[in-house]
Order: sequence, then C-alpha cells, then structure tokens
Amino acid sequence: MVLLSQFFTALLLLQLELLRLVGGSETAAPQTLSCPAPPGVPGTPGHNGLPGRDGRDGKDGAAGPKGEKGEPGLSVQGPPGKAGPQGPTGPAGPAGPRGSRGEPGLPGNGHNGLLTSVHSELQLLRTRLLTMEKAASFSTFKKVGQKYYVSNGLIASSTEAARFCAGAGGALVLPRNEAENKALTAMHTALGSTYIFLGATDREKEGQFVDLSKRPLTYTNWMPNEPNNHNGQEDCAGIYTDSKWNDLPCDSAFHVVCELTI
Ligand code: MFU
Ligand code: CA
Repeated sequence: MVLLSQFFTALLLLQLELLRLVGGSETAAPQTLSCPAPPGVPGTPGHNGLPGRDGRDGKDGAAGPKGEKGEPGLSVQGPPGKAGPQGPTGPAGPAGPRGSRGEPGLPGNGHNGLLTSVHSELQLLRTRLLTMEKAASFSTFKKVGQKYYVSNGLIASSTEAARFCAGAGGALVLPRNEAENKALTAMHTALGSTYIFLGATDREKEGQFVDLSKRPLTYTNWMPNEPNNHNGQEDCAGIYTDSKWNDLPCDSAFHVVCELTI
C-alpha cells in the first residue's frame, strides 16, 4: 500500500510538472485578449506514460508439489564376507555363584553294617515271596512252620511223586514233627484222599526207613504193628487219614503232597 501511494504521489507530481511546462506558454500568452469567452472543451486524453521501474521481489510462493521418485543409485551392497579365523582364547571369567545344596547321599556301610543287614533281609524277603508265590500257584496249599504243604490233587506212584515234587522246587512231604504231621490231616480233608505218600523208604535195608536223602528219620508216627512189609512188597511210607503211618507198595497210586521250605 505504501508503494502504491508513493506511486500515485509520484504520478501527481509528474502531472503537475507537465501542466506547469505546458501551461507555462499559455500563462506566457499576451494578456491583451481580455474579452470574455466560454471555456474550451477538454482535449483528448494524453498517451499512456512509459512503464514504471520494476517493483521489488515478491514474497516466496507456496512449496511446489512433491517430485517423482528418483532412480536407484548405481552401487549395491555386496554379500557378507567369510568369517575370519577364530581369535585367541580369552582370559578365564570370574567364579560363578555357589550352587544349591545337593541331595543327601545313600547311607554308607560305615561301622555298623546297616546296609549289609538290610541287604540280607531284602534277599530273605525276596526268597520268601518267591516261595509264597509258588505255593499259591497250587490248588491246595497250607503253611506249617517254615514250610508250605502243596498239592494239585495228583495221584501217582511214590517214584513219580518224588520226581514231581523235585521238579516243583520242593520235596515229597515228610513230617518232621507233630505239627507238620497234623497239617497233613488238613490236607487229607482238603484233597478227599485216603493215603498220602511220604518221602521215606526202606528199599536199601528192610526195616530201616530213611528220608530221600538217606538220612535216618528223627520223627515217625507209625500205626501199631507197622511197618510190616506186607507180602514183602512194602518199602514206601504213607500217612492215613487218622494221621498214622503205614508201609505200602511203592508202585501203588496215592495222593501226592509236596513240601516247599521257606
Ligand atoms: C495191613 C497194612 C498193609 C495194607 C493191608 C491192607 O497189612 O500193613 O500196608 O494196608 O493192611 C495187614
Ligand atoms: Ca504195611
């Protein structure tokens, strides 16, 4: 605005100067013509003046639109190079934190032999368990003292009976005391038998009964007048339902009971 007003001021001063220059000859005209006359008509407008000087630079315009994306550069990064050789071993690091407390160790065998006694007790229990399981595998079994009397109801000769019991890991039954002898009465009841063969014979020497290991008997329970070797054919012992013993023919067939020692 200041610029524009200065421009018009300059234009006004220029017009006044022009009027003075042009009008100067008129004012210099002789004053002799003094008769009044009507004012003349205005002349035609003058020509446009020369262009003014260039104005000052305008303010910065608004930012132009974003240019197009440029072409990618010429150089591209290559692949990584091979790993270099291993460096030298560094110095040892500081000691780590203390670990947690370990589990308690197994008891030592020390001076009292505790481990040894526990070990032997364990072996004993294992053996007893195996014996019990074998006894329970028979259809009829009865525990008496340190023995199991077992039977599957087999009826056989004395020789077959002894073989069967040895094959079962036991022996043909032979009571060594009254308790064991009584236990065979219970087996009779369970088996419904008359005679049960006993593991005793006088084959070697008539009248001298021994066990199947040829040791003399320390316990017997013969019926009165037995053993009598009836008809000269009786070299094997048997127990009757009344718990009394009798000598019988070894090739007869009677119930078989085996004994398993714990
Ligand atoms: C008795 C016994 C025999 C047999 C027989 C029938 O002999 O000694 O072992 O049992 O009776 C007479
Ligand atoms: Ca007899």
